[in-house]
Amino acid sequence: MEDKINSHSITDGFHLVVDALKLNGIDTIFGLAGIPITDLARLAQAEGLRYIGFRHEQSAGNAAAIAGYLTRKPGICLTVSAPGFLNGMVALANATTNGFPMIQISGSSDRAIVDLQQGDYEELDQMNAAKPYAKAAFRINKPEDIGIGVARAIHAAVSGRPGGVYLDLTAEVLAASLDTDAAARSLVRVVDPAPRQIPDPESIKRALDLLASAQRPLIILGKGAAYAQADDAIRSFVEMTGIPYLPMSMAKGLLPDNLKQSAAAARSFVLAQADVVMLIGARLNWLLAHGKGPQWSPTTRFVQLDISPTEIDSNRPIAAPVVADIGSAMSAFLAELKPGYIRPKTMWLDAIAERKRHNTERMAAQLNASRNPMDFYSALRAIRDVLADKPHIYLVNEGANTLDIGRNIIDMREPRKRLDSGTWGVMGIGMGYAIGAAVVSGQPVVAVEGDSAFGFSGMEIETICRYHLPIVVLVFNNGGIYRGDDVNQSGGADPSPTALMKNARYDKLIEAFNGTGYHVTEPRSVTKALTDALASGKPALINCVIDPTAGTESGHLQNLNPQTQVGHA
Ligand code: ADP
Ligand code: TZD
Ligand code: MG
Repeated sequence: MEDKINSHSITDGFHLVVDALKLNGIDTIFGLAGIPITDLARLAQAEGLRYIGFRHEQSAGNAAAIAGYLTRKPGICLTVSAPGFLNGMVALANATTNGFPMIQISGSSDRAIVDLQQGDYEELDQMNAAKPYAKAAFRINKPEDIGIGVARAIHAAVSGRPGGVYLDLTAEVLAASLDTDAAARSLVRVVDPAPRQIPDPESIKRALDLLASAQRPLIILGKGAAYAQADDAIRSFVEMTGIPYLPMSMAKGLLPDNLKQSAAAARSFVLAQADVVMLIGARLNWLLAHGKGPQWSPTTRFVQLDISPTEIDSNRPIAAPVVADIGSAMSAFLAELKPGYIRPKTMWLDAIAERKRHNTERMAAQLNASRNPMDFYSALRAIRDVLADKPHIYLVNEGANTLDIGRNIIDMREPRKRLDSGTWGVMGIGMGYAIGAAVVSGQPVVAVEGDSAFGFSGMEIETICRYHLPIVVLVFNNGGIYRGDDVNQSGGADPSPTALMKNARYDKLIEAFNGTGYHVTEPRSVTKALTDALASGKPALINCVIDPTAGTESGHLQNLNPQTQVGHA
């Protein structure tokens, strides 16, 4: 009896971490088990959290990051010390760069040994290594600080511009025991972790006046707008003002791509011609040519709506900054806006419609050409048509040509359904994002992957099969990074630096894990394979054979690809 009472009055760090996460509404962990966090993963599962175990920490981290983007709660990635920690760091840095809320929790080795560099198992000063790549990095050195440490991590991840937070848990803290009552008292339920940031009314008026003065206004929606989940208010504002809009890649579907007001099919034209541009949750970074150069008019004036005050004037002067959260700012705009106050000139709207018609006709010619072997256009058209009446399906997209052409061809109808390489143009997010989206939404996911892109996270198809996730992967197999026809300029037998295996059968990989593989060489088979795979609701991989001579080096980023002007010897 005495013993029993004692064992009930003592808890430990493992339990406290799980309790702290649960208390704050965390229900899923994406991780990879090992010393010293194996028991943490096991306990979390026992206590009712969903644990998804990966084959590489980078994919676990990517899954956590996209879960954060989709749910506005920090996605949790759990990793072991030094190498596991570092494997996860690419995803943590990517989450910070993209503004996705995520917490990487990593076990760490003995502090005394690490700090004297005496050579511990998996020794690394993880917290300090994480700092430059994370929005914040914390270490918990006492078990009674677990509650407050988790609370700090949650606030840091989701407040303001969201980002990746590193939370270091020493093996000692995990294993430490403490009194149950003291433990319970140490827990913290976070109140209002992402507080609204109300705009200054002056800034709203200034922005509306500037938009009203415009002849050729344009709205650019970024993934910050998608993240904000202020979909109705954004749509009302766009419709009330009649201003044409351009979605950045992951903002596609925030308003349906097929709306008449979308200027996506006239992108270059509107960027160059607009006199006032309103950025809503979009940075003027490389994805918008920094607002400079031949793509833009040097006299364009800007409204910028962003939660981060230091984003203002980052590349071009912002005439009307609105620093606020997008939900609050859009409500303020709608409250202040008088009907008819903002009205884009008919000439502007007509010119855009004309340009859209012209570009759409040009694109149709490419889409309708039947090529053998398939090119990117014909394969993507088949995918587009299958997905047309399934707007609830998530689309993950990475690669170069596969990404750049895919973005233009596959329309999105619902918010936050397109998940892609994002701000870094990173390869390797594919399977992690697909798994994260499938797990938190319960919806099917289609991942359209370049063959190089797929390779970065391809082993996770085992994870997909192990958890029976409704994910269909299409590998655009052109036998190379960018193209499959590059040659070794030395004339030697090795393949060129951009070459991948010719005639590889990626479909056979998934068969090793009892998933369904398809091998297709023409658009009609793409249609059939994708339709059947989606109807089955089971994991599938479709190996799409693409003409190795189709596509271009660097996809649409040829201007960023320096090339030698001097031939080889
Ligand atoms: P894209 O790549 O789609 O252009 P970016 O990631 O460059 O989008 O920009 C997103 C911007 O949105 C960031 O500057 C970020 O600070 C901002 N942001 C994120 N969430 C919110 C929010 N809730 N309210 C206001 N701004 C936000
Ligand atoms: N490594 C990482 C992590 N990110 C990157 N973006 C790259 C390397 C460089 N890179 C690109 O920018 S696209 C790409 C690489 C390797 C792959 C393109 O080949 P693909 O797509 O097969 O995925 P396409 O359809 O053949 O163009
Ligand atoms: Mg390729």
